[in-house]
Amino acid sequence: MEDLSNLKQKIQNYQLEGQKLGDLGYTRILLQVCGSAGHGKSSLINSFMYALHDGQFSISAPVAQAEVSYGGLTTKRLPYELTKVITLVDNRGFGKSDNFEKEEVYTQLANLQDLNVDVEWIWCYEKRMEAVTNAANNTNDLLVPLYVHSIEEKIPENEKTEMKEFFKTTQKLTGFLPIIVLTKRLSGDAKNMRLQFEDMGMENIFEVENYTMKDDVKTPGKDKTFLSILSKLLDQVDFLANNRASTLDTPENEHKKRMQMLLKIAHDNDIQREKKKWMEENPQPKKPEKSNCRLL
Ligand SMILES: Nc1nc2c(ncn2[C@@H]2O[C@H](COP(=O)(O)OP(=O)(O)O)[C@@H](O)[C@H]2O)c(=O)[nH]1
Ligand SMILES: [Mg+2]
Repeated sequence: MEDLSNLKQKIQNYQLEGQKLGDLGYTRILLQVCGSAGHGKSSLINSFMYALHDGQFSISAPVAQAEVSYGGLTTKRLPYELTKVITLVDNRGFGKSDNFEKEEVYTQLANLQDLNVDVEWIWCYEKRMEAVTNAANNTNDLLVPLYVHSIEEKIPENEKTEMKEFFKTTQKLTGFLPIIVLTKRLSGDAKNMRLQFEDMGMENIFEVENYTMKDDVKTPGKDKTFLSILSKLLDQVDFLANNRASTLDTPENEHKKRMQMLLKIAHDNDIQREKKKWMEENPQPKKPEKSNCRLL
C-alpha cells in the first residue's frame, strides 16, 4: 500500500505558502464541484473525505435519497475543508441547461456567489449586477473546476456542442479545463462515456463508484481512484505555477476579471431575453407563400 500512503502524504502535506502561488497571495484551493442534480456531487465529496481521512464512513455533504435524487438537496454552495489548503465546494446542481441557468452556474464557479448562502435564480441584469458586485472578494482562493456526470445519464447529441461551450467558458473563467468525474461507474458503459468526454476536448477523466451509505466498504482500488483525482488536482496547480505563472494575476485582480466576464455573459443574456420578449410582443407577419403564378 506504499502507493496509497504516498498519495495521502502528497495531498495532506501540499502547501501553497512559500511557493509561487503563495507569493502571489493564494492561500486556498477551492475545488469547485459542479454538475446536474442527482449525478453524485455530494457523494463524491463524501468519498474524497473518506478516502483521505481514516475512520468510519460518514456523510459530510448531505446526499439525496435515490428516489428523490433529481430534486437535488443542495441549495447553498457548501464548503468542506479537506486539508488546510484544499476546500471542496458542493455547488448547487443545475437542472436543464438553458443560458440563464448556466449564468447561475458560472456565477458559482467564478466564486461570485457567496458560500453558505442560498443560491437564488436571478432573471434580470440589474439584480445580477448588484449580487455579483456585492459578492465577497475571497481574494485568497485559487479556483479549480470539477464536473460530475453520471454514467447512467446518456448525453443527447444535440447537447454536446453546448456542453463543450460550457467547458470552454469554465476554462476562461477559472484558467482550468474541468476535471471530469464519471460516477456510477458500474451502472453503464464507462468506456463509451469516457470517449464522449475525450471528444469534447477533456483531458482528465476519471470513472468512479462513490462510497455511499449502501456501499461504504473501503477497498484499496477505490481509495486509490479518489486520491488520484486529488493528486491530479494538485498536478494541475503545480503546472500552473511552473508553466503559466506569468499568466496569473493576484487573486484580487483575477476576481475583478471574473466579475467583468460574468457581467458580460449576463448582459448578453439580457439582450437575448429582451429580443425574445420583443418578438413575442411584435409577431412578424407571415411571409406570403411562394406562388406558382407568374405575372405575364
Ligand atoms: N451506485 C451509485 N450510486 C451513487 C453514486 N454516486 C451517487 N449515488 C447515488 O445517487 C444519488 C444522488 O447522489 P448525490 O450525491 O445526492 O447527487 P448530487 O445531487 O449531485 O449531490 C444518491 O442516492 C447517491 O447515493 C455512485 O457512484 N454509484
Ligand atoms: Mg448534492
